[in-house]
Amino acid sequence: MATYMHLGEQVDPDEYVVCEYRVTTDIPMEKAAASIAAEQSTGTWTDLTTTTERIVGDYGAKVLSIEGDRTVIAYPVEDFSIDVGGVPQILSVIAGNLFGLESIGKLRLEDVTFPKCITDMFPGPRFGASGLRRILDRPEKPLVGTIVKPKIGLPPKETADYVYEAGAGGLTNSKDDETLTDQRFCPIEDRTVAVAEALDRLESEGHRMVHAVNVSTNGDRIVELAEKVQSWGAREIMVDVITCGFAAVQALAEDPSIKVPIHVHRTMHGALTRDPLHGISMLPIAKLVRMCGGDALHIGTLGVGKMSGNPAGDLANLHACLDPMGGYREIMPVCSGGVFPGMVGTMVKRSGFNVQIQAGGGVAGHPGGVRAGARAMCQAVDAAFAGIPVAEYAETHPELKTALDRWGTR
Ligand code: RUB
Repeated sequence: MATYMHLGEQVDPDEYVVCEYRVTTDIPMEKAAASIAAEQSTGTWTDLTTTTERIVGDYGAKVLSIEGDRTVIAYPVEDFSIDVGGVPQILSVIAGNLFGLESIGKLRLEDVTFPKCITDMFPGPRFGASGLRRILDRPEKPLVGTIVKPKIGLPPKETADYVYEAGAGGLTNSKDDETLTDQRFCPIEDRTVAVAEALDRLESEGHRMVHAVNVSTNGDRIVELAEKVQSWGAREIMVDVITCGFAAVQALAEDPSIKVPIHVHRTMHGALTRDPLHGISMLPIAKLVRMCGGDALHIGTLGVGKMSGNPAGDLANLHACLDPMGGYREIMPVCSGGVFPGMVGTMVKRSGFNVQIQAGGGVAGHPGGVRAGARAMCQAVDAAFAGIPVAEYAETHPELKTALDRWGTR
């Protein structure tokens, strides 16, 4: 009888989607792994009169290994939709019912590897890290950005003033925050137009900068909204990938009318990623974002910022952005969340220079205001890039000195 257990078997990586899961269960691991493989492919809780050995042999998932609480399960490419399924169908297979199986306990999808025939179905990033660097004329140094703060409340003119000040202080990027879209106090059209004017003014003064306008909305409207913000002058757009869905990122990346980079925020990911024993780790999420065509993605702050995360996990996310995958361009890893100048050195030591570092409170909370806050962030990046200790650099850079006095170093 065909079985789901194939321990020790080597499968052809061109023919299988291979997933690693962490399982916390009271039942024997073999049984747990087999029931995951069955549930997610050709089986269910009982034997079926409708299945055959051929069906299980051809389409059944294979448990390839079990080590401690980890199991590797391979899904035949035939289990995946040829064209129309996209990420929704992929997730239903590799990350669907299994999380709810009463017999299992806790379960976490840790990693996934896709065969070429699947990565070929996805567009990948159009701009990626190199495209962003080209637009900003910043070939080597980390990009330095801000999230306009407060995240809601500023009207369009004040938002644009913030962006202008941030650019005048040297920042390369700014962005809407995840909860700002088209509220009455800051309509998206007025904001986009005002920010575009601020960016034009900066450019006329010799400084190039982009601002990502948040177009997160319902799936049937997102491309249309992105087209509109482009026509209003947006140079970059932002999408909240978990709340909008991977398909929204893909729709934007594939639509020929969208001609600006896509900054991908991951708000709500903590519901999936935070429990080390249950959910979906950020690594598969990062891989899927790259497949779908995001150009920049939040990866965490490598253990120093305000959001939960750790250096090893965030570094794995960074590698998912930068390591070879599917022939895609590299995407820009973004370190964001509780960032301030005194932590930039530690972060960059861990991340390297191909990274975008951004601070909201760490810019707008500077006692000298946004321009001084932007300068302090740029000075911290310059110090890290030159390999100079931040405290030493601050001796000749007063904005950085003020920031270190206020928030210290980490
Ligand atoms: C940044 C902020 C962002 C986080 C999200 O503001 O709140 O939404 O980057 O974090 P501030 P993550 O700089 O004031 O903390 O990207 O890790 O999900």
